[in-house]
Amino acid sequence: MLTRRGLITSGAGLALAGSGLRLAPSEAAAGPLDLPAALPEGARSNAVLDALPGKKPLIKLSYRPPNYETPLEYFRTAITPNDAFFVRYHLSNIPEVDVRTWKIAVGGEGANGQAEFTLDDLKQLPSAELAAVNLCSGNRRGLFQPHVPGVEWGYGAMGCARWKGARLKDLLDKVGLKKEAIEILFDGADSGVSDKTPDFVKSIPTWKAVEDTTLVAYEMNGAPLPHLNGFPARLIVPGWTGTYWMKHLTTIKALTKPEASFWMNPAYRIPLGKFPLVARFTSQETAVNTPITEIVVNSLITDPLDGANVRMGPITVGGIAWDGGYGISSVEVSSDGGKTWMAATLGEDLGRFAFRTFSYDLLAKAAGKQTVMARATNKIGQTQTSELIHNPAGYHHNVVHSVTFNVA
Ligand SMILES: Nc1nc2c(c(=O)[nH]1)N[C@H]1C(S)=C(S)[C@@H](COP(=O)(O)O)O[C@H]1N2
Ligand SMILES: [Mo]
Repeated sequence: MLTRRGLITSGAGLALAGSGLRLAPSEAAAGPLDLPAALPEGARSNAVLDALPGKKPLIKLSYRPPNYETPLEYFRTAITPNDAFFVRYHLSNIPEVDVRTWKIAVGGEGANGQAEFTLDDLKQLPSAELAAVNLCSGNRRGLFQPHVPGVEWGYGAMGCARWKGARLKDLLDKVGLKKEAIEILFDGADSGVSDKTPDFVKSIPTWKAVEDTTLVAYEMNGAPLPHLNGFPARLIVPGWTGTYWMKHLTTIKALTKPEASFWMNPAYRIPLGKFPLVARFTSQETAVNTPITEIVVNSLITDPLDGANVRMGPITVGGIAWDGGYGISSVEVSSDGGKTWMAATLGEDLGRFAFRTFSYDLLAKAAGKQTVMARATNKIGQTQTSELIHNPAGYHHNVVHSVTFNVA
């Protein structure tokens, strides 16, 4: 059970923007909330649902800073609605942005010049639109055994939307990059309530920044970005985990040296060699670890939900699969504990960075408990793990998902 102790209940009139409220412990520690060490399967149905401004009720992990995950029901379609899209912040001071004065400053020692872009300027650049999964590195952290500290996410710190915006490379082209520019750095309008909290800034390698699919997005599913998802513009780094998807983007800097601040190191690191990843961030690698990069291949069963009651007879097992942008090649379903696997039918392909729905028809023949599992494989032959890959921050949980429902 989740407890409300230590959590602030949001009253209707309580705004998130620019408050003087101070958090007692350092926000940077992003310490565990008042949650049990191990979240049993299904525990999320007991979670606290709470509606932030502009959002449907979501599962509240913390209010200040706001960390809210999407209930599983919204993952029955490949596109996650804006008002049900998860919200993740490291810092509590989230200003309302005034588009009349807001702009993105582009420069840095790795650039030949400087430029500023208003929202109108961004919209003047050629636009690109793509569907992509925004997935928090620590999604499913709450399922790690043994427990690891951090926001104890269940399954819903992710979502897939159609993002429209300008290509980052078009902004960078306006200033010109020097050949020494090895990383591009991003900052947003939010900040900590105390000077001691390191500002949330992130960098990506230049090769990733100049890819055609890396966007500065001002639209999400055909509408302006919701405030809590980065209004007026945010970075979209398709295939890479959400940590790089800077919201309320205000600053872009070309760097000639690797960024060394807190949120690049020690935060958001994975042990070297433990995960089968292709995308490397070599300027940041140490002998033992590397920044998290691309999303690992994964899937989620959304139908039936764990603990659901279903009628004996034909049932359809449904869900979604995704990866870091190679594309899903197959999803298999097992109803005998993983001894045999049957190919599921894949739904519409919304592009290699998007959720891909799948379905599999099954005959529930006997009353009682029935367990099904799903396993996705991508186009470069990577598949989900059956054993948890332990790592200190609880990232990249892609253990084969299993749900147990009651047949009556
Ligand atoms: N400005 C800003 N951008 C941010 C963050 C943040 O704390 N501040 N968190 C990042 C992380 S870790 C994630 S997972 C995504 C979450 O995006 P969402 O809140 O739109 O779901 O935003 C990223 N961008
Ligand atoms: Mo995240």
